[in-house]
Amino acid sequence: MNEYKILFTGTMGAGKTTAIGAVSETPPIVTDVVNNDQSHTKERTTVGLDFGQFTLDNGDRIRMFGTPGQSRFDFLWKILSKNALGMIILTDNSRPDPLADLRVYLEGFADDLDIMPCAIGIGRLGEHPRRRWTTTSRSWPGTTACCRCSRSTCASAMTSSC
Ligand SMILES: Nc1nc2c(ncn2[C@@H]2O[C@H](COP(=O)(O)OP(=O)(O)OP(=O)(O)O)[C@@H](O)[C@H]2O)c(=O)[nH]1
Ligand SMILES: [Mg+2]
Repeated sequence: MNEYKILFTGTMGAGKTTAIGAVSETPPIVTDVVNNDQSHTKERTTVGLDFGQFTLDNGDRIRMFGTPGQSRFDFLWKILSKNALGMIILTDNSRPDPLADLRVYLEGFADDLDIMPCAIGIGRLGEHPRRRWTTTSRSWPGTTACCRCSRSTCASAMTSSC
């Protein structure tokens, strides 16, 4: 039986504790306390780590660890990512600039991400309220003109090879 460690990280309130608790086959270990951080209205926040686990059909075990979301606990990132097989970064798509939030984690975990795979989960809102502004105002690498309407500012952001 092998054991694999997956790290869940992301902004405060992105859903790390909820996600681990939802898939853990044992009661999750949580370290949430009453939230005194006025930058977020949520009632409780993680101040240590989350832990949950589940077993694959072949008997291998997946151990899930979650980081706290508040930046003052970012010294725990290196500790919690040690020996992880991969990472899941959860973003809160209801926040003003989820891409800037995401960048904090991509840069903060840059050393780990050189050697481990990463999945990015988008939570809370399926579409960002400023999506149209974002797609028409930024130049994405590889994006030329939309193959349907030929406009480079098309909200679909289709490439010429689509
Ligand atoms: N509507 C909605 N609510 C969500 C989603 N993901 C999480 N939540 C809710 O958001 C709240 C915060 O979730 P947590 O799991 O505590 O978030 P966290 O990332 O662990 O937060 P911190 O530990 O404070 O960093 C919970 O009430 C969840 O039910 C989502 O995709 N949609
Ligand atoms: Mg949490």
